[in-house]
Amino acid sequence: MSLLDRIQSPEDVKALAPEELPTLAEEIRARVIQTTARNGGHVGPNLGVVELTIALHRVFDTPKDRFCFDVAHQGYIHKLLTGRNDARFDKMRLSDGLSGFLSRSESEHDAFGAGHAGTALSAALGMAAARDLRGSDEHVVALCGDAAFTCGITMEALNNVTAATKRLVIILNDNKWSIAKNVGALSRYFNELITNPVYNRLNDDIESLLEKIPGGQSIIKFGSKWKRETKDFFVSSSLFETFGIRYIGPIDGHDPKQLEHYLEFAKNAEQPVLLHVLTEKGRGYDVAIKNPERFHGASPFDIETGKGAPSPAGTPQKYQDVMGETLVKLAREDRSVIGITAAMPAGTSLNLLEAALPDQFFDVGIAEEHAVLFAAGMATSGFHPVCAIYSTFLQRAYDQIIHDVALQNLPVLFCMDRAGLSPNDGATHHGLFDFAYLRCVPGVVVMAPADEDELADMMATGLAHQGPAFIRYPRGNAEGQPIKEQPALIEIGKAKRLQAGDDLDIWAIGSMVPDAERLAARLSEHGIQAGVVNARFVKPLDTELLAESAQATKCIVTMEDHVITGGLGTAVMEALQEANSPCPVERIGWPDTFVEHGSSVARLRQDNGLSAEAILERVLAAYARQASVRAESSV
Ligand SMILES: Cc1ncc(C[n+]2csc(CCOP(=O)(O)OP(=O)(O)O)c2C)c(N)n1
Repeated sequence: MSLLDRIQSPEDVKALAPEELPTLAEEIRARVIQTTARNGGHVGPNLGVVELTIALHRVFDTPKDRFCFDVAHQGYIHKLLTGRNDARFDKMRLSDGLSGFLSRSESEHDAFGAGHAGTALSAALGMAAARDLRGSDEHVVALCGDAAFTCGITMEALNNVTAATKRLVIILNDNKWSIAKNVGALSRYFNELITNPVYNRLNDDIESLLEKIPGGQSIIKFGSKWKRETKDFFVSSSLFETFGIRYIGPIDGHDPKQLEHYLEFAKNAEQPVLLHVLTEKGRGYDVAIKNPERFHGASPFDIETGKGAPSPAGTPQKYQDVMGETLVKLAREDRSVIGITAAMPAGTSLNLLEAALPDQFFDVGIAEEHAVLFAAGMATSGFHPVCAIYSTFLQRAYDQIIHDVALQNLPVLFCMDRAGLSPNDGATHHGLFDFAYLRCVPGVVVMAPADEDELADMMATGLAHQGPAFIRYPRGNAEGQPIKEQPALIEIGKAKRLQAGDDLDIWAIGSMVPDAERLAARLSEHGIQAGVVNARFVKPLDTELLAESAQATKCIVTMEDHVITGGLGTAVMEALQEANSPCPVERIGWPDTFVEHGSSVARLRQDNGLSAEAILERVLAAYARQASVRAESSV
């Protein structure tokens, strides 16, 4: 039996002899690589924190002690060491398997769920303050990546640490990478701490504490030697000390002994401590080390070569690439067009703009609020910024959307990628709320393309519009529709009738338009003549065509890849109600729950009553209900 298979809980990790730890680390790495190669997942971040996570579980006691992992995409090892090394791990990120992130509902060892960046320090601080108020004695550890410090909230929490608690362990897991190379002044500062420190002497209080802990003497000796040799051991860091936090580092994040010693020190300190731990993204797997960006979060791959399965010939382009290429084209024609990403140049395909027109490209770090405000500022100065941000991450910039962009009617175009499901990632990453959170903002234009050609048209339309405009489009491949040489402008607020039908009209938007056409074909087999309208805009909604539609047919069906509350269906119902139309509406969309992760969009649709078959049944039932009401009223 392998060492890993013997581990049922953190107690078993503590029971291992130090000399067994390298073997455990090796077994964990093999397990992570095999699982991610099969299912896809966060390869590099997890391989980088193997020794660190083992050390954390040897020094602290979860679930009593509480770990907050930033983003929680690097929590696979924590899962393996806390009783989850079983068939659910084999199916991680798939239906019936573990989540790829940490979640309070999955394990008592997961103190805090996450998926969005920058939340760990604030949440940990809240836990530490609660502990102090309660008078209990558990330890709280925040594990933050170097890029987490590009997030505003991490800095807000840092500013609040000493006001909120006297005891907190912060780990700065510094691997120099966000998804892409980390950016900004802080990242340079961390580098400075490592490579060019104005080093301080080993502080007396650290020395005296180290003397008390097992093995502490050897660290003191080792520290002095290292200090002599590298001029680099304990750094008096003006930044962290300004925040009242003891900085210790740099620490070799792959040396179990060093890690345990400093974690032990931090655990016993009577002051918030930040351990600056250096790790290597992809450690132990050359393919990932050589390509940290691709192996941050990878689709299934061949372990030997690292290559993914090739797309079959004729696979349409990804929506994100259509966006990136169109932006390059539009930005070449108009040099006032600027692309802005919040740490996702490859994920949004804005790297195409970065390569083609670097002066018109900005990566601001994991800082969505700042990205939107930065765009607003540029828009006041004659530029036309395009914020390319995933739908789910744009949630963080909601106040900037309302207070800074919309209220001042600034011409910022938002390209919201991953609208709809990110099936393997799950609830933290699905983009299911954007219609609802945008539709209530006065004066904005909100649209979704039915195919890639319409995406290009909508980008040109959004850029020509002198106010805020939002386009949402899904993850993955587009429809295979040829893209016109020159994008056409769409009249704002105009829907497009795709086919006529006397019995009911299906109003669909975005990725649901092709589904609506297929549904209409199935309905005709049942003798129901359904029209199809590509709504294109949820705001402004085409109320003129809607009124005609309600007049001419007996029922309206709405279809959207969005939560059922607040989206297209709601907009249609509100408009019909305002027009005193009695036309009934059947709304098809995601249910009012948080949709879990799953193997595929198809599987999640099936699990949530949105398979083509289930939709057909619902529409047939709605139509039959409507027919019987009409029959009754005519009696
Ligand atoms: C609000 C938000 N924006 C963007 C992302 C996408 N994202 C996931 S991980 C990551 C980089 C994290 O880097 P770091 O904190 O250094 O951790 P590492 O992966 O290097 O361990 C980004 C940008 C996110 N999860 N949340």
